[in-house]
Amino acid sequence: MSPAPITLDRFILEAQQVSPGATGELSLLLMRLGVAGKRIASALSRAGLTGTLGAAGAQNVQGEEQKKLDVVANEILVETFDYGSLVTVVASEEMEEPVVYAQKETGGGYAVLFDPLDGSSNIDCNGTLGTIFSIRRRKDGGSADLLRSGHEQVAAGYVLFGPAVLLVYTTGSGAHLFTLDPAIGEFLLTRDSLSMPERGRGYAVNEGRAHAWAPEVRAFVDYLKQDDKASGRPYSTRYSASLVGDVHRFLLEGGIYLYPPDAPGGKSPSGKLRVLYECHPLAFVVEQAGGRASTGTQRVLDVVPDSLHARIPLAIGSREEVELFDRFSSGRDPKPGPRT
Ligand code: FBP
Repeated sequence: MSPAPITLDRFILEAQQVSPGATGELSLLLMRLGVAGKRIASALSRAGLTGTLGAAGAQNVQGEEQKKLDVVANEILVETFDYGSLVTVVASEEMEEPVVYAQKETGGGYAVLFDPLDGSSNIDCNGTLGTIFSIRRRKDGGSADLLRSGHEQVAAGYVLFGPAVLLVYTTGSGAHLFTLDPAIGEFLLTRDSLSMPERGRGYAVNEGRAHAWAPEVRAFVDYLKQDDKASGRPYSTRYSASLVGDVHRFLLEGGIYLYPPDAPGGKSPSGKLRVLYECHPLAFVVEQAGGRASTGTQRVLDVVPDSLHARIPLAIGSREEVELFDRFSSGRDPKPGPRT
């Protein structure tokens, strides 16, 4: 008899049993995220049949065209926490202001932030998509609860919608991978305590924006593309227009995802990606797997944003590549020491 599959709920409960002082609230939250992931997966897989592809006819706070599925995924997540007094406030890429639930007075020890559908440009062409989430302990219950460093996350992760639906999360004791078994509708553990390779062979960046980059960034990307077998170059480009999809690849294979800032005077001096519901949660997961996440000058988890939708440059992936990017970014000689 093969061993019983380890469901997400079982894995969470067993982790709770060995966590001193655990109340079970965080466990419930993580289980709900599993359910929300399944509901979003179902909506995505039937979107072409239910008329939910295409634009919603409005712009979000980022000034981006909102897709119908952005709205559907956002609603599913807002509903997911709107009962049981676990969560006080939620914030989303798709909402200008946080939603403070009516249950504020009765407790609700947590705040949850999410990017309901990452990789929006992939929505209508059946490309890879993801949902990114970050969980923090509540403080005063207001938006100030949210503007804190990435170290204050108690849990984070993502659901990846690709050929398979995957869920990866961390609570600070390693990063764990679950695969949705459509036959039973359960996320089953497929890899626990993921360990990211120290270095990789792939890089992901929108080179169509190279004209806007600072010379150091261009030099770094050019360096990866140089033909030098001894140092494992050239790297292969692996950009899917889905941050979650690319980061997940590098979590397994090694490599680096980059969304750099534009050079001073450029349209996006802080890059594109949002601190609280894209960069912080993925940095937590990647660091738990032995990788790194940097702005080029600062560890992403150290960043304290000054607004809910603040953006930062992001270099995330294997330790060697991210440290190399930091060296290029600070103009230091990128080639100290041997590279195997
Ligand atoms: P969304 O959350 O709005 O999708 O933005 C994030 C993202 O789509 C990433 O998933 C992706 O890597 C990047 O933006 C693509 O940006 P660009 O189109 O500039 O390459």
